[in-house]
Amino acid sequence: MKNIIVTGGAGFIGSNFVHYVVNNHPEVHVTVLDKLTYAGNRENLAGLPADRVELVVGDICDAPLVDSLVQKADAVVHYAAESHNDNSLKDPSPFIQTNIIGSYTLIEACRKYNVRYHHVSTDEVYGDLPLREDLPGHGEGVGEKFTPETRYNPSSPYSSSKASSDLLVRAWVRSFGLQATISNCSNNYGPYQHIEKFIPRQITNILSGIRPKLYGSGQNVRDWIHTNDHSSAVWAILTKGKIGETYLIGADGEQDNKAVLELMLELMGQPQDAYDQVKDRPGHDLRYAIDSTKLREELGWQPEFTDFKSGLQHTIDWYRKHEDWWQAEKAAVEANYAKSGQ
Ligand code: NAD
Ligand code: TDX
Repeated sequence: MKNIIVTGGAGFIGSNFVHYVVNNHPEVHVTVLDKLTYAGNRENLAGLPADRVELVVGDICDAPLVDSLVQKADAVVHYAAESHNDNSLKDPSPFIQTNIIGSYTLIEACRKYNVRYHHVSTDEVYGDLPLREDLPGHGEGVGEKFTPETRYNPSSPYSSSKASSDLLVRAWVRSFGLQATISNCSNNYGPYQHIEKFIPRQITNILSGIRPKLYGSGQNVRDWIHTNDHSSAVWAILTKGKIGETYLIGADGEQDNKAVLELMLELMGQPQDAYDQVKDRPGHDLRYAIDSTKLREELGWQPEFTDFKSGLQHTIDWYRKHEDWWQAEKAAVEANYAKSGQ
């Protein structure tokens, strides 16, 4: 696999994957296809060698452009998406366009030129789980975590658009023999994450003298994974995964939002109660949790960054050192949240 296309490679997880490939696989050339929406940033690729990484600014819905790139590639790794649940509740239209039509455009091109395709998706396609304390026997048993067999049951415009694209990929594998794999990962954290998202929003709030904002009671659980571990898992699936299979990616990182916020406050030297509880997200998923046994046992993958506290500390340090990266956007992001009481 010498020439790969990474869609959305100027966004948070896509750019971390590009860095991962450049650092670990010297034989691979990466073409990033990215529209540079509000969430994409050239700076995320700064410093990478020009002979290894090329940025093509364009839309995954642009079929002639996608065709011209895909016919020269060995594989497509598809990260590009509208990715924020809160935005999808305000205006679903770009989610339908990019996440569904864009994915369709890519798989059609991969089918035409018989190019290997990896589809990056989310655990949110499965909907949510009850809190552990509400499960019989407090949650150690069947149905306690998402598995590849869990029924699709998405809650938001974002997650339903991702679910739609997953189903297109499954159908293209079965009907057309598309050489594809799918991965569904839990919540990522790490450098280059847009400041609209929970962890970077609160870090940059504290750095800006703004009180952090917790939705509702903060009992909602997310299963945190460091974005580098997501990258190593996607690489393992791309190179060793079985065509047509779905792999769930997670690192056993369940935490409720209140606990994550209190840890950030502690690491940043703030009192534990120095935050505001704000209006809850409509349809807010309660709990996500991934069973990644299949990925670990079949492909021998393991997460490296399993100490959440130190991963969070590194992430805080990154935002502290890279104020130039986020400062210009901060006021507008907060003004937008304020409009919906969040
Ligand atoms: P992000 O919003 O940070 O980045 C998305 C990137 O896609 C941006 O660079 C943007 O410019 C680009 N893009 C958007 N629309 C485009 C279009 N029409 N054509 C070309 N490029 C376009 O998102 P992220 O958090 O890095 O998520 C990346 C992928 O990983 C998404 O598919 C998302 O569903 C999935 N995912 C994310 C998480 C998470 O925790 N953030 C977890 C599991 C899966
Ligand atoms: O200010 C906030 N306060 C708050 O309490 C924000 C922005 C969020 N939250 C809560 C909502 C969620 O329970 O924190 C949790 C995490 O929120 P987000 O960062 O918006 O992530 P989430 O909705 O869980 O979705 C993320 O993980 C799965 C990514 O954004 C998706 O792209 C991915 O598919």
